[in-house]
Amino acid sequence: GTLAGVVEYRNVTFAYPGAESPVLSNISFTAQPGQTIAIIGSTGSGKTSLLSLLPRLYDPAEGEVLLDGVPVSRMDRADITRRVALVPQRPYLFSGTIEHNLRFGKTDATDQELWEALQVAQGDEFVRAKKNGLGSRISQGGTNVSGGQRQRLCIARALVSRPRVYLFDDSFSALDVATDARLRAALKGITADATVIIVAQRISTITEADQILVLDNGRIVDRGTHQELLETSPTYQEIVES
Ligand code: DCP
Ligand code: MG
Repeated sequence: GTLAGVVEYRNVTFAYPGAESPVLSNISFTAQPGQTIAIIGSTGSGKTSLLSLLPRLYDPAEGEVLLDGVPVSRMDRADITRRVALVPQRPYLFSGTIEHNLRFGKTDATDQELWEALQVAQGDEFVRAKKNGLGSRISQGGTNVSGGQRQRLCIARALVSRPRVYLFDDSFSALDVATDARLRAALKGITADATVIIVAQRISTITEADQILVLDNGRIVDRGTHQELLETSPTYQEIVES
């Protein structure tokens, strides 16, 4: 049968509540299970806003966001959360143990599943090095772990929840290039039949994406593979050269 996790944005226009002009205009694209779609664009171009519409942090003014053919506006939030994991640009940890943080979306995960997720997220070593391992305490907001560690724990949390759709908002740019590459290689296996949407800063993070959407001022100005965009998109060329 068909794998669930088809994401479709259909002519989506969105303005923040109270704002006069839209931050996203006429966004249309489809992401299929097994695919990686990358979104790139300058700061303020609307990348985070675009991702936020799938888990319904906001609803668009016009157009529709669909998950497996059903408008998310007609779905239960809990149902969406079960199927879509968003790793936010500013990853958030709760006060409690590392284990609690990792099990957040899937309380029945086994310890082995937690360690596997940590391994993929390149976070197993630092957790293992802690005296209390998975039982180590995280302070409110995760201030007692580094930014990079926080990011890895949030990636691991998403992996533990085994969603159909992964949304990574700039989740790899704080990692050094080698760790980023290792993480994405490990990620490939675990997300092989899932739908992956990645917002990225670094071109090397997304060269293998099935499709790259180039966002400029809330519009998709170009789309294609890395190679296609190198040949056709001045905006993409600018990003590559910057
Ligand atoms: N914006 C807003 N209210 C919010 C969030 C954003 O008015 N709660 C505005 C700020 C920007 C525009 O929306 O003008 C797009 O913001 P995004 O956060 O979507 O932009 P990016 O994610 O592309 O930027 P960055 O690369 O800095 O993360
Ligand atoms: Mg952003």
